[in-house]
Amino acid sequence: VAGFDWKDPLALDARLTEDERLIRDAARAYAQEQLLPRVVGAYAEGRFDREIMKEMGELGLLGSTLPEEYGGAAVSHVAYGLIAAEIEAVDSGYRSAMSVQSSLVMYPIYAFGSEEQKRKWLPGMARGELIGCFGLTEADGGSDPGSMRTVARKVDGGYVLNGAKMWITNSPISDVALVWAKLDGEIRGFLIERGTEGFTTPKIDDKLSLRASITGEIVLQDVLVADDAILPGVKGLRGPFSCLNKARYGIAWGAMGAARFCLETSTAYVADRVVFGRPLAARQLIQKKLADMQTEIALGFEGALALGRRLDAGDWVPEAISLLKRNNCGKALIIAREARDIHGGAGISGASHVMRHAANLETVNTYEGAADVHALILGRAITGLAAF
Ligand code: TGC
Ligand code: FAD
Repeated sequence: VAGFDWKDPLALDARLTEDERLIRDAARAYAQEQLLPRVVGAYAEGRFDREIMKEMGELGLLGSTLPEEYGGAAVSHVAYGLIAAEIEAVDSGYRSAMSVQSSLVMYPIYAFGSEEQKRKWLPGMARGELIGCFGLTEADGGSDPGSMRTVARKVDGGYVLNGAKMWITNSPISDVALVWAKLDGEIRGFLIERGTEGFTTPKIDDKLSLRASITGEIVLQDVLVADDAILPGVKGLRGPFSCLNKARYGIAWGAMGAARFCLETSTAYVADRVVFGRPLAARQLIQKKLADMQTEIALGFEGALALGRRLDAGDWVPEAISLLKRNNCGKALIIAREARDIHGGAGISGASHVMRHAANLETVNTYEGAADVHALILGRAITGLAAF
């Protein structure tokens, strides 16, 4: 019987398939060798390097669950989660870029798009040559997307869109924006190409979180698109929520990747850090903190794996995704703050990475449904009463 592996206390690795292990190892090697060396500079400068999308595309990390005929790699949802965890172990912003492209733009084009839309966009997006963004949130109350004010109007040969979206990952560098707008009072998805008149994507500066990810607005002023810009296969909030289900699931894994990094780097730090004549690692208070972190991480990954297996079996409900998105983001945020504390003054430097993770996880805890909004989704399921 193998001994206790403190990094994998519930032996999750043993329950992955050979393919899933290989995919995870490839994502880990890429993240550690290619992303980690540049993240400190990118974060300080508030920069996202577009070539990262191409690198991820070459490795098959974009739209990875989609079929091969559209450029995907047809991997399991569990494999997608493992990828998210490895990328987010370096930076939540890099995982954001991957999840928006995969779950929020490629997935809806695949699930709800016409054959022409799939052929036009998916292969280039899978290669990372084309970048997509997802425009749902507006400035007035992102938690309530049903109240959106962006509208589409039918005209001869197409649609005219007016409105504005706020806090949109990758909008300033996107080649195509999936914009959700009300057409005759009903929410529909529209694919808007860069260069379309009246479509602009101002960058949001001065972020103190997720700085290695680029965020912007989408402004639509009498934007005319052709009839073939509308996603034909979905109407209503079910459209954007179907994409969010996939992305929120990936975030449940991703946040635990960031937390795992914080535990492992804290463990290494306290082994060497001598205060009051002994390494911090030999102190009870420190050991308890590490044990708390390890426990939450093991349980968080365990939940994510269980959910991933259900997604792969096609047997799942959105409330289970809310439960894990909320729990894993909240726990990861606490763990990252604790890691910052354990590092003392060194914890505020870029080189230790932990404060960057903590700052990023503030966003991760808010986007894709704020923590309390997911609590209300669960509360509605428990009580039968909507308290939003
Ligand atoms: P509600 O009445 O609950 O539902 C309206 C319609 O939508 C359907 N639906 C879902 N369908 C599929 N999956 C889900 N998870 C669904 N949830 C709801 C529902 O069946 C219903 O359909 P129908 O046909 O009966 O009309 O809607 P509500 O307006 O009361 O919603 C409340 C609430 C809180 C659940 C919802 O608005 C919510 O989840 N708010 C959070 C908003 C959010 O998550 N925004 C995310 C923006 S994107 C983003 O953050 C990307 S960051 C990416 C990155 O950088 O990684
Ligand atoms: P609000 O909805 O104003 O919520 C503020 C607070 O009020 C929260 O604590 C919330 O929990 C609480 N609250 C809300 N409603 C209730 C209620 N009924 N009862 C009790 N408390 C409540 N959106 C996109 O569409 N696409 C993207 O690519 C994208 N990327 C993002 C990237 C970043 C860096 C950030 C910060 C956000 C991004 N978002 C994106 C937007 C994100 O989804 C929203 O910020 C989020 O949904 C919350 O909306 P809000 O900011 O308007 O906050």
